[in-house]
Amino acid sequence: MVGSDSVIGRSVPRADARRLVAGRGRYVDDIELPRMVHLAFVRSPHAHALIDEIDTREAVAMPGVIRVITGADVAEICPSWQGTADHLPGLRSPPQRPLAVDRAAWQGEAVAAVAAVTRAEAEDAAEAVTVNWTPLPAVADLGSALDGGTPPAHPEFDGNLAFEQTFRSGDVETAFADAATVIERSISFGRHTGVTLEPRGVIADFNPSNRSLTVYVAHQAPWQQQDVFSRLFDLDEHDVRIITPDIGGAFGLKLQVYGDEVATVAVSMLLGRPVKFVADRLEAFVSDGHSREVLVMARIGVSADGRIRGLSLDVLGTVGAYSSYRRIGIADGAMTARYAGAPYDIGDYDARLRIAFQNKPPSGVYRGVGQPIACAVTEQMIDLAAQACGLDPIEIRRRNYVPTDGFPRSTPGGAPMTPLSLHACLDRLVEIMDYDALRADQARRRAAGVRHGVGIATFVEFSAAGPGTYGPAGARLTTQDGCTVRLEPSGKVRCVTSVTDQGQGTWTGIAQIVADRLGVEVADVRVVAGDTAVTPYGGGAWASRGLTIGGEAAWKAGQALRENILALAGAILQTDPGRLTLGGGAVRNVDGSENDDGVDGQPRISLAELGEICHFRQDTLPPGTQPELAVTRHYVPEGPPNTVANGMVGASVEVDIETGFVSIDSLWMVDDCGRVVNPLLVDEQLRGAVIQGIGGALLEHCLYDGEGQLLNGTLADYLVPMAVEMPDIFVAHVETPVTETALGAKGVGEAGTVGAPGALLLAVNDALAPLGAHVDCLPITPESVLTALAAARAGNPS
Ligand code: SMO
Repeated sequence: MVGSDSVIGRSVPRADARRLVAGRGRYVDDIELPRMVHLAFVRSPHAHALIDEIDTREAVAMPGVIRVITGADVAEICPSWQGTADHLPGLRSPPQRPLAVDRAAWQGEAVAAVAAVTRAEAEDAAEAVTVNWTPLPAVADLGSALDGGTPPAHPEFDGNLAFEQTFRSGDVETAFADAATVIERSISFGRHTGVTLEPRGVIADFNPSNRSLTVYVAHQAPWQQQDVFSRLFDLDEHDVRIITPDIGGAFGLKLQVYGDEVATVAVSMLLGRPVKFVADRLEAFVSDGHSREVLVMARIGVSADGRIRGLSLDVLGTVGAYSSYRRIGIADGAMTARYAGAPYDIGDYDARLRIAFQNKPPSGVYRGVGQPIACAVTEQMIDLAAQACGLDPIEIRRRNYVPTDGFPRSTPGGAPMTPLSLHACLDRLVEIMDYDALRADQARRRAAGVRHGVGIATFVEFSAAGPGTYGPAGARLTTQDGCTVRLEPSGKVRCVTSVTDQGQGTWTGIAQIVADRLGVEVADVRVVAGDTAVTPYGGGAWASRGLTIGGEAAWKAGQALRENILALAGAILQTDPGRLTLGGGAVRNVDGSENDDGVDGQPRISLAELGEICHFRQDTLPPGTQPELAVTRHYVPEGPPNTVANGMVGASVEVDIETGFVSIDSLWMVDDCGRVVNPLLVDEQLRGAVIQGIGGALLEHCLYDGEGQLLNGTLADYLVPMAVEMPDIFVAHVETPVTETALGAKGVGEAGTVGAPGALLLAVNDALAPLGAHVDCLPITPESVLTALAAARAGNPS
């Protein structure tokens, strides 16, 4: 158990913050290797086109050029991979190649590469590669992608359906027949992307003398990449080493297998030299994983007294051109169908899920993955139901939440849920928003002509995927994490974790857990990670697993080393180890036990002295004593297949009905992520995620024309939240530790991104309600607000 004076629960700044703000980070692009060459890609300017011919003659003659590589060259040493993840029967996706060979399927797909001495030379020569294209019809619009007349995004397929699934519990049509009101609403979610501060980057270093491969890569899951590269290139797994150095943001985007990164490995193998590729911002927009493009038609039935009788969804999502490899490209649509209605006691539910191909970049995963859509749709429908019965939004939620004793249970869409604290979080939100005062203030502001709106959203956050998450078919994605803890001769600690950290601060949390178990300062624990030659096997960073799974492994390793230290101290001190404990960097008497001096809690031997003895004066140890001062433990989630966190976001906004601009007054957030290991970093996670939620709700949108051309592939045109868009965000916690683990932590990294868009959608629609208008799309742009107002004036509020 976590003790009351533990360092677990304390706000400790990131251990590496000083180094990073001093500019001493070491990102992929900072790494220079001897004989390294630079790679630049030739990318398809067309969304869909046949590659008739690639003329490299001019490029190969240019200064600094070492080799020009086409898809055919790479295909000789690297097989294609199916976009279909092994764990999802029924998902179809054509074979993918590192570089397109005969046909490009999205604007930005790499078709050739130039290796040159400098990056500038590589880029210049890439421009001199001539590709003769035969453009093909492109599937751009999602809404019509499955229509009969739409040409296929892949000619070998009869249509654009990649995947289809139906979810059903109870009988929603009968429930609707019994409902007093059934309300329908269609809501569309725009395509956006991750916009990591550091773009994707990779250095592949193949050594032909022993067929070993070292890859430095900005990636969340080094062990996954070791598995992928060893299989694709037929290398012994233990000859492949993946190093993930400092990484500047990932958000799910750095979880996929990208063709251009595989091609970089292939070029290193062809040349026998280290090869570096770092995406620039322009190519990031057309080659990074995209997310969120989903269209939802929802219906909700409600009784006269405000009981939700049923919920029905028709979800149309997209994989883009291919299902992204190792993960699955259907995730935004699938998580929408699986998590809609999750907080509510809804027995009758159905959802039709269809996933279409488009000639657009493959859909990846991005912070929240579908849950922001599930949350926004559910909460919008709940608010509409409240209006239909004349209930306050707070009251209808109280009436319909799954009761506190109603867990464990599954979502209406069949996803397992662990206990939630819905009522407690709502009570806390009402308190911190000062909800009644806010509504009174709203009445005054409205009377003065201000279009003010309040929105509240309940969310659940799927986290820490465990075994079984991917079903019986399985996938080569481990759900464990591991940790090695080592006492150095100095009495300080090295901790080697499989968990990776792209800015979350997870490693600081891991250090706190180890410090707690060993009774040392957090600063006395140094965390090492991101190298498959060194760390225990594990999943890395995804689905908010870092502390829930990796933290538990650290706890177990710390606990095991603690027991070893106490046993050694017992041998050295000729004392029963049961009378000893650790604290303040020393072995101490357990309070209440008498030591030789009859004093409680006294230090008996410092860890530094114990470290000295066990490393250098083994001759003084009693016979048969083996100093085991390095311990490794792994943790695979036991019990529930995943952990579900929950919380609320509240929003107060003003809408300018002349310009359509939405300005956020304040945002409030209540989160229950179980045990809070580090309040500072947890609140940073919540706030950062809320900011990204604001981006998705109001700003971020990959705009494509009808030919599949991206119209806003620069940061001048693609808007992300800036300081001016960041409101005050008030954060509060409800803390319900998980009971199955020693640590009791749930995931927290995605909560704000899941909850904020829904709260903002509801707040804007609350502001527009007196005008009879509503918006039904994210991002809520000024244009969409003005369009909604015009429709309302024309008597057609949709
Ligand atoms: S979007 Mo995440 O890194 O599972």
